[in-house]
Parts: sequence; structure tokens; C-alpha cells
Amino acid sequence: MDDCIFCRIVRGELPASKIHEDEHTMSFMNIMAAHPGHALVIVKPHRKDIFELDDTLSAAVFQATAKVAKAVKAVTGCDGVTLFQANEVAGGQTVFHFHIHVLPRFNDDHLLP
Ligand code: DGP
Repeated sequence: MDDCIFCRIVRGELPASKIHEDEHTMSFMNIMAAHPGHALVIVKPHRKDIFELDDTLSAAVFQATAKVAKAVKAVTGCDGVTLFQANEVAGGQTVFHFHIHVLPRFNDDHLLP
């Protein structure tokens, strides 16, 4: 996808604060972070949403998410982590390239979700 923001990050055409990368996934900080440390884990090939993921990418992105969640907790000292993931307009998705949010949470931070 030529004009997909996350494809352009994968290709190195747009900057990102990268925190993890493997064969199938890339992770970087969210530029619209709900809280410092809010990270995104994406699949490298263009897949619009969860409905386009095969088993290999599904497994890889969750394995990467577990690593990133541990890193976010270690670096931010958060009390917990919320994972969330939106699909299609009705699901609240705004960037149409599959990604999982890793959001550090603190006791009584009153963030949603
Ligand atoms: P969602 O609304 O669930 O599709 O999440 C998309 C997220 O992507 C949103 O929280 C902001 C983030 N985002 C949008 N554009 C960029 C970008 O160019 N770089 C980075 N790092 N994050 C982006």
C-alpha cells in the first residue's frame, strides 16, 4: 500500500521511535500517545485488520506484543498495561493497517478504556 502510513514506516520512508522489530512485526511509540509509553505493535505486511490476518501473523504479532508489554512495564514503571485493538470504522479503527495498542496504566489514572 503506497500511501499507508504504517507501510511507509515499515519501509523507512517516515520516522518512528522504533522499539522492537522481527521478521513479521514492528513496534514503535504512538505519536498520539494517551500516556507516555503508549506503543503500537504492527504487522509488517499490509493487512487492514484482524479479518485479514493469517495464523502466522496472528501468532507473531501477539508474541511481539507480549515482549513490548514487558518492556513498556519495565521502562515506565506502570502498575498495569491495557492492550486494545480496533477493527474497521465501526470498531473505532483510524489507521487501516493492523496494529495492537500497548498502553501503560497507573492506579487511578482514570484513562479510558
Ligand atoms: P487506531 O485508532 O486504533 O486505528 O489507532 C491508530 C493510532 O495510530 C493512533 O492512536 C495514532 C497512531 N498514529 C497515527 N499516525 C501515526 C504516525 O504517523 N506515527 C505513529 N507513530 N503513530 C501514528
